[in-house]
Amino acid sequence: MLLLPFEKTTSHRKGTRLGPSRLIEGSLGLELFDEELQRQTYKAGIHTLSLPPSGRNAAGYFPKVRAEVSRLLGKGKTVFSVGGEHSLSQATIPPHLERWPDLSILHFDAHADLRPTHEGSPFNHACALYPASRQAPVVQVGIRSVAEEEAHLVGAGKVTTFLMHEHRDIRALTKKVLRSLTNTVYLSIDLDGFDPSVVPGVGTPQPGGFLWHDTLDLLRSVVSSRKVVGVDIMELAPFSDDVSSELAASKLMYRLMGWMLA
Ligand SMILES: [Mn+2]
Repeated sequence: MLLLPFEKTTSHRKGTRLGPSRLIEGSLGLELFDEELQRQTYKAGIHTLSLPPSGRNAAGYFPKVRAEVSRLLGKGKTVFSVGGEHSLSQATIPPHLERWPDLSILHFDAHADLRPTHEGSPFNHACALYPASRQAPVVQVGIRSVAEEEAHLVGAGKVTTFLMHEHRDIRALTKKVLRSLTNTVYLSIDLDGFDPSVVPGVGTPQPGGFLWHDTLDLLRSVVSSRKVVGVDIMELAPFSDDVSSELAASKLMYRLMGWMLA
């Protein structure tokens, strides 16, 4: 796990810089035994590495993140990146693309995140998937917030978008998602893809998101039928008095690890 406590452009609730440390704290509330997989996933070895930013300058920090991800992939590691704001995916995806040219990206999010720039910066969290979408197939699920200026990019070119209000049957959605992905997949998970009743602690919540078991059913199908080579979990903005968000985030990560090992 590569902890990336970087936050600069979070829109509504601040606090994504606290996401990585709180996800680790939340994991203390998990059983080490995974009740679905009937195994103790941690025995495979989970290493935790933190790469704190020296400031709030994305142009300075992102190359360091990118280099670190490259180094870890070069050592044969599977990297789970934990943010921090979602713009960090602009640094964590490219090393995977270099290594796996047939990579496609499953993008789980409430927001399309396809703006080329926002508020004067290409590193804004609203631009998280724009660079990747110019290079590789991006398959979007959970989307229920699209800006007028990015609407022409949604579902165009290499981007396949399943708008949440049109795809509420998870079995049917799963089939379509699998048809859209290549064999090698990177998962970019913005926790606001979940319904706020599941993960309330995010920077920019939107109503009407994925419920817990629907999400697991979709992701289980992807992990079991594709080679998932990298994961990021972004935008955890924890509350001071409610641990449900970090518990859900850490449980999702642990479950993904278990599936990927199975
Ligand atoms: Mn989002």
